[in-house]
Amino acid sequence: ENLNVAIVGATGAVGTKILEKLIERNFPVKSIKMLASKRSAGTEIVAGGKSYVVEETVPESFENVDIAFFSAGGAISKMFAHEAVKRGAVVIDNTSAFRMDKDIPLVVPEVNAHVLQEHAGIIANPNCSTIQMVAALQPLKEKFGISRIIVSTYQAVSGAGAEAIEELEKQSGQFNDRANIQAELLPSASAERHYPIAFNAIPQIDLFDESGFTLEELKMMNETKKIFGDDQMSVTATCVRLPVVTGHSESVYVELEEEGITVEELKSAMENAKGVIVQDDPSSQSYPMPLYAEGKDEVFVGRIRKDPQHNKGFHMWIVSDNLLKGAALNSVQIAEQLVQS
Ligand code: A2P
Ligand code: 11C
Repeated sequence: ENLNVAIVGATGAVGTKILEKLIERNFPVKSIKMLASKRSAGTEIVAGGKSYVVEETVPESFENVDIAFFSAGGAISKMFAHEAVKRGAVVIDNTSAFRMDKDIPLVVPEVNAHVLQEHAGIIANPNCSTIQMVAALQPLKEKFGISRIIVSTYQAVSGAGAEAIEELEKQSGQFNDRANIQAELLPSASAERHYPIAFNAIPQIDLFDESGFTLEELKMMNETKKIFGDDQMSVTATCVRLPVVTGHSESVYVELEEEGITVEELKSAMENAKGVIVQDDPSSQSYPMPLYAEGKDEVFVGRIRKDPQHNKGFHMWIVSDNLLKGAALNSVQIAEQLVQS
């Protein structure tokens, strides 16, 4: 049976990819409503040979909608998600608005599709940097158990939206005058100070919490435990923004529960996991890089090493397109699961 679908944030970095993935994967749609703010109402978006006219998001937009994808920021989700549910839609929310609510499933289908069996209309899509990490680590969790994760991220500007991509593009021409670049957006629109992203690395994604961690770091720490369903696991993160357009990279240290596992065993567990590609051959300088992960659906893993001082410790490098598996693709996969069940 074909469904009426709405995309809130349809003009944004993630919203446009949701439309592309729905078309590419032949999601059974009857209609697709493209919703954004008043500013872009009337604009046309062309995809799959069809033209879609953007409409302003109002509560009535959700009449007769079966599935509503939200990707317009947490404030918009808080404003409209319940309006959509009230009108009978299932909301797949790509913002942080509801992720940690006890009764809201937080889903990466390869890891915890079973939690979709019970929901009250809203399903949360995790943060992009969380999704690619748990997708890659799931086979290790399942086979060997994981007690600890320490991750450092190297994140692309598209994670901060279309305006952040424009900011990097604008600043990138100022090679000779790079000490005087004016920044307006990053590390966060609501931060007091802004720093250039071109020719730079910013160890702040989103705002700081009183603990000294940033909200992005806390998302990785808390969401990972919720998705894995394991409160005891120790997870700590350092999140850094780089002048990469798309594709988040992560240096991950993981401690297994089981002792004596070899790199080969670890690799073969990951090679057999759906949606994960092991790309790891130092002799031919083969390892994942964001430039080549852009546009790909999979999570790529390389540089897999055993820690020389810790018998249960392993290091690896995990890369994926943050707008696809990290956002749009994972949301559409959640919708596919709902349709199947
Ligand atoms: P608009 O183009 O009208 O501003 P990104 O994640 O790339 O920054 O995109 C944010 C998305 O959220 C855009 O599609 C943007 O639409 C949308 N958006 C912003 N404010 C609102 C709003 N008040 N209601 C609905 N959508 C909004
Ligand atoms: C970034 N991970 O790269 C963030 C964007 O909670 O969905 C995603 C924010 C979120 O800036």
